[in-house]
Amino acid sequence: MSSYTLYGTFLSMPCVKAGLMLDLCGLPYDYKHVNLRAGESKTPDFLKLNKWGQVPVLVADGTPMTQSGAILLELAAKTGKFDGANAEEKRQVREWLFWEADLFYPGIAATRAQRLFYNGPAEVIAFFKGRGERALGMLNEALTGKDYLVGKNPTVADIACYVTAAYASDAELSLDAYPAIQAWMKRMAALPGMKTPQEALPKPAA
Ligand SMILES: N[C@@H](CCC(=O)N[C@@H](CS)C(=O)NCC(=O)O)C(=O)O
Repeated sequence: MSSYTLYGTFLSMPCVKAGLMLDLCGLPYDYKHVNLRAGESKTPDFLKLNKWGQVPVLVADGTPMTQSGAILLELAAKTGKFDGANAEEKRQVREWLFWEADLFYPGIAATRAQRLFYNGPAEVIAFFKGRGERALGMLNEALTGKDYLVGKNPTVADIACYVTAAYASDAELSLDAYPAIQAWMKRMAALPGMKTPQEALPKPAA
């Protein structure tokens, strides 16, 4: 049985993606909170785990893995779960995963961070929010008439996008105008092992 340790923070959407993927795959893991504000992701020891000084890091049997999308794909490969059913589906899953990292995640996560953590300038917030809105429209269109993004079953593409969509309200974006996203989020929430993204990772004692 492999051993997994996830380094992360409950505030981080990429960390939530890694934690939920472990849960959905039924893989138990140890969890270590990393206090970013205290500089814990920039210590020499942490930089040995991730040269970029970021969370999440998933240490699997002693091997540190970084980048949530890469972690999701690695766990999919190890478990045989949540990837496309054939070569064409796998290709589409990767397209969606990179789309999420390129347009959807920054659109929601950067808007959220600028609003909630950095008191960012209105023009910066408007720029990222516009990208988030564009991405929501694309996601809604893709999910119209379909249960999941690729094929008939949920994949890592759905998991990454689900976590990002779950934080839309933090970016002051409503899902009211996106019925296909709302229906899909209900399906995702009902998957065995799924948790509410905001409650997926332990919070440190105050
Ligand atoms: N593309 C990376 C993004 C990771 C990331 O941005 N992590 C943030 C927390 S959400 C972080 O560690 N920030 C601290 C820093 O960059 O110094 C992923 O998906 O894992």
